[in-house]
Amino acid sequence: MTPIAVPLLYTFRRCPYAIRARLAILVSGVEVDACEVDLKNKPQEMLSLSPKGTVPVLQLADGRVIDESLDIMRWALSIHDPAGWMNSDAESAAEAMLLIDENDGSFKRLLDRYKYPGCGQPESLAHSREPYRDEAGRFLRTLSSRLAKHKFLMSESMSLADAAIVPFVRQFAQVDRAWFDATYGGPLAAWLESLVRSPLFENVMQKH
Ligand SMILES: N[C@@H](CCC(=O)N[C@@H](CS)C(=O)NCC(=O)O)C(=O)O
Repeated sequence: MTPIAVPLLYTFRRCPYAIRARLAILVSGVEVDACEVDLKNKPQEMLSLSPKGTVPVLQLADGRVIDESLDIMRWALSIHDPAGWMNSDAESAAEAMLLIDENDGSFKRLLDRYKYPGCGQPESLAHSREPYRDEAGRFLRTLSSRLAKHKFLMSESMSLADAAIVPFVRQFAQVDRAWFDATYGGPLAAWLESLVRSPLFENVMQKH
């Protein structure tokens, strides 16, 4: 393992997990170097740090390796959290985790099927993406009803949950933007638009 002075993030620009890790790192102000990975030809250094082969992977200067995006977010915010993304009581932190778990679990599975209809699905559903899109509506309606109460998912200010979930909702919306806007044109679309157009998000999506 090559020793490093500054933490090194193996990342992929469009990966929603990597995006949320980069959002937390950027908002924390913690200095990290980045290595853009070709997912079809992953660097050997990354695979020897984390053999499971997913991005993001963060190599720390002390030799530790963090290879789960949420753990990378928490690592950065535990060093510095100037925007108060982790500022919540135990109850809302648990509530945020339930939301993130649903995002990473059932919503992500439905998102993949909606985006890539036909992959690994029964023949009868092979060319139909709508059932997955519609089933994902349950989670999106949960988000919408939260956003009808306050500007962000947990409160009036942005927090870990918003950053962890928005890259996935963005992907969902991108499949058929006109349909998304027609269906979720209220608080959810407004939340998505404001986050995606924010300088923070635009910064982490820059091509290097
Ligand atoms: N649970 C992991 C999931 C990361 C993940 O699945 N990343 C995808 C890219 S979006 C990946 O690296 N897939 C492996 C591949 O495409 O070869 C995390 O939160 O970091």
